[in-house]
Amino acid sequence: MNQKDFTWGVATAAHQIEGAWLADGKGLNIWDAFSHTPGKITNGDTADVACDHYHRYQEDIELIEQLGVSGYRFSISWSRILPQGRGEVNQAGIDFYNRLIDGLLAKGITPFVTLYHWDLPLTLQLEDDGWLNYSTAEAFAEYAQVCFRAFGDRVTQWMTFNESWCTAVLGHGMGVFAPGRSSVTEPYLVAHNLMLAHGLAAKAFREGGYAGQIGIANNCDFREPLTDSAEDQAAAQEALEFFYGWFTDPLVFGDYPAIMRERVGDRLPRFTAEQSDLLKGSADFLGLNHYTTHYASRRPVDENGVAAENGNGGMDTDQCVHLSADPKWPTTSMGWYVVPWGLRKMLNWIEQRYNGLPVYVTENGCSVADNDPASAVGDHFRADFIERYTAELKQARDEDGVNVKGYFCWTLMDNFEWTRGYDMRFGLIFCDFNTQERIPKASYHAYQKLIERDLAQ
Ligand code: GBH
Repeated sequence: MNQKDFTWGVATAAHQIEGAWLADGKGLNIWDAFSHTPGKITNGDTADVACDHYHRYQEDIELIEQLGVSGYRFSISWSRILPQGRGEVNQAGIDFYNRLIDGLLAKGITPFVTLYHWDLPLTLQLEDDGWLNYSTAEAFAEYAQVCFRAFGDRVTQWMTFNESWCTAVLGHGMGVFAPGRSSVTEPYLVAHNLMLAHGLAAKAFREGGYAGQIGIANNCDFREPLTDSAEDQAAAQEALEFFYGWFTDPLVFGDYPAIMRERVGDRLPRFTAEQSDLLKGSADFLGLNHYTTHYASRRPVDENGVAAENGNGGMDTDQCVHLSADPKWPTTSMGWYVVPWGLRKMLNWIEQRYNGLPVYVTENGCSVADNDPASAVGDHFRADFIERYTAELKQARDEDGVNVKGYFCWTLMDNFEWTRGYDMRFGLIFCDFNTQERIPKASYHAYQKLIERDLAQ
């Protein structure tokens, strides 16, 4: 393939970098409320200021340009555009994203826009129960159309949702993410409304005649069978269907994976024939946010490896799958295993299941906990991580023939890492949260060179 068709990029999310939480008419969102609730976030951190990207976006565009990427994935803050979630539009919010988009395009960088990266307008949560209610899917479609109308003359690459698995499982199953609910039923309901919201937005995008593509960014940690046994192979396959398939099968095939219906029964909502038609074929491309890999087995692991039973979230019992890891695998400061070959296998799994639908790695990266800029900039661990994961991606692309169209490193600069606050740093650039100074790390330069090398091939 012509390598120039491949997008090397970098990713961020509005709530993690923008700050300016009360500026220029922005409404509150569920993460504003969650992070201001004592005990929810490490060190009581909030994203009130974060990287102050809302005011410093010009400097950040320069850093993106110098990195040498051709794509920048960022998200729009719903409550900056529609402070109450629906109805009144905040022109200052539109103006901000116009400045950002125009700034990127002036540098030849293609914007890849995520409409929803977890920051639901608080009003929709308090008055409508958020994603538990289908009316939020309708509100999302309204918001998406405001964005298509405002930016669709210049933005051609859209993603509706980031990691709906996290909204469902971490937000409504385990209660560790906003809105902090714990249930074995709600994740499936929430997922259902997120799928329908995607369908409504994709329909509006296509009927509106906008140029470009609309997709979704789903996350998945890879599951490798612990042994060659048929049982473990089935466990790994089912685990991937429960993870990536849950949020992707409906958009490609119009329904959830059969194994989910079998295991979850009536707690898994059903699509009407009309809804199924709405969803089927509603993604022009797939996104994959990928961070780690585990072994999967049918039976619990005792001596074979390290138990990692939490990785599947609250939905673990529905899957009847046990997770484990090789104790020799290195870990990041988040405790996530570094297993580069998992990305190649994951991409091949997607290629096969979804018949070669274009896929972008919309996130991949790692945390290195170090708050001292002098040492943090020497992040050879991260440089090595990116080198090894992208080498596997290139093998998937060039040797296995996977239709992978791009790679977005998570993330441009250290930022508000959700429940871990500012303690976990994922950035290619060090951010000093007191002075807002940005200092490129070794990984920034390594990624820059890696891109140059690939383009020269
Ligand atoms: C992404 O989520 C988010 O999109 C992004 O906003 C965030 O900043 C970034 O990653 C870093 O966290 O505990 O070993 O079982 C990451 C999704 C899902 C990846 C759960 C790791 C569990 C690993 N994560 N998965 S483990």
